[in-house]
Amino acid sequence: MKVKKFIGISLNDAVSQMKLEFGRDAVILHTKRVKSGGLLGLFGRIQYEVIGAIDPNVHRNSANLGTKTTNKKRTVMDSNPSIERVDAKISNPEATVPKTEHREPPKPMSPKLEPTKSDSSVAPEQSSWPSTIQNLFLTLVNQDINRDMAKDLIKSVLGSVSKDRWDNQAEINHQLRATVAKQLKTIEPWELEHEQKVVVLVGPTGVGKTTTIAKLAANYSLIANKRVGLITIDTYRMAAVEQLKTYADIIGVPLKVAYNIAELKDAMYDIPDRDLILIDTAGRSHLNKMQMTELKAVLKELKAETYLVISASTKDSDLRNIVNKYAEVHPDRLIVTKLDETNGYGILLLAPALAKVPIAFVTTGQSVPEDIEVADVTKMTSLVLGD
Ligand SMILES: Nc1nc2c(ncn2[C@@H]2O[C@H](COP(=O)(O)OP(=O)(O)OP(=O)(O)O)[C@@H](O)[C@H]2O)c(=O)[nH]1
Ligand SMILES: [Mg+2]
Repeated sequence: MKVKKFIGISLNDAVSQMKLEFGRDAVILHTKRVKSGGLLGLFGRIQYEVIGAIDPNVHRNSANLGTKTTNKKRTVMDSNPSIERVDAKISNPEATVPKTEHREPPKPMSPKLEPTKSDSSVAPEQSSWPSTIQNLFLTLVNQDINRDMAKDLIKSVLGSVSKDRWDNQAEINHQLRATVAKQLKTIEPWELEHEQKVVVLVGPTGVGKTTTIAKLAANYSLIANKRVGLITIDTYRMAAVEQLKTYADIIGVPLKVAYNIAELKDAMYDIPDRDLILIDTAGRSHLNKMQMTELKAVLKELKAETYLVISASTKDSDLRNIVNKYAEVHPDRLIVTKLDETNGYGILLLAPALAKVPIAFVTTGQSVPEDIEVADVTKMTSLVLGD
């Protein structure tokens, strides 16, 4: 592995130098804002230092890189204009061959007016609707919005448009967009300015908790220059600790392992002075009922926020079960993962409605750190409506 320090007048400048010399497979190990010249650190020139590394034996799939560069997405950091964005890539330590190799980028969805499967009818009560509204209902259902929710949306739209204008497609569409946007709950991006934030990710097995933690850690540590610490209580599988340890080492953040929930507090004290502490947990199959209760008590004591992670391809009935099961740890926010693996985004509407908490982040692929975005109402409305 070759490691070298690059200095530039901006973070982008330093990263560009790194990419020029090491190529696009280079990873950022560390970034720092430094003052050069001046007296006692005063009046110096601000410069940016990037420590980059390249493993000459690793050649990543170039098709994948090509897809990424042409597919501009809003990242966690885009929401904060004061932070310069860098296109850092950290390979997935789980994968020797990138799993995204044959992955298609998220497709823009086109409304399908033709009904499919069991969705091919409207209920008798809706037969009084003009055909434009009935078609709209079927379009929503075909976008994977469940029938009850689609019905409620339409009713709400019809309630705010006078009956003589129900055939005005433009007005109905406008009102529908406004209604969906209102129902999509999101939050302001994390500021991490004044007080420490402690966030624990819980959720079913394999939804992407650990990968999401790595993405958040890399973005907030390497790009936003926040002091980030990681803790895992997923000690049931050695591989799980190793997975996070690999990410922590590459990103350059400390990782503490708590072998039981009671040790969580000690782990916190072991990494003082952090702006952000991210806690990884095991999937539901390992986190049994007793541990959930214990976890809830400790999290309350630590003033941690609980983020429930769910995959975008979860079926409605499974989603209900998941939300019910995790209700006992009182999730504060949701993270919806694997948006790239589905074509219907009704879950963006249904999940916050069921869990009664907003979506904070969505993830859009396996690549760390870039495949994560701050949940954005406008963008999610477009996904839900299939624009
Ligand atoms: N396509 C896609 N895959 C993802 C995304 N996020 C995570 N993954 C993949 O999902 C798989 C499981 O991810 P993990 O982060 O290990 O999931 P986890 O929730 O920590 O799993 P457990 O610890 O076993 O409960 C890995 O192959 C990830 O690369 C995403 O946004 N899109
Ligand atoms: Mg995990």
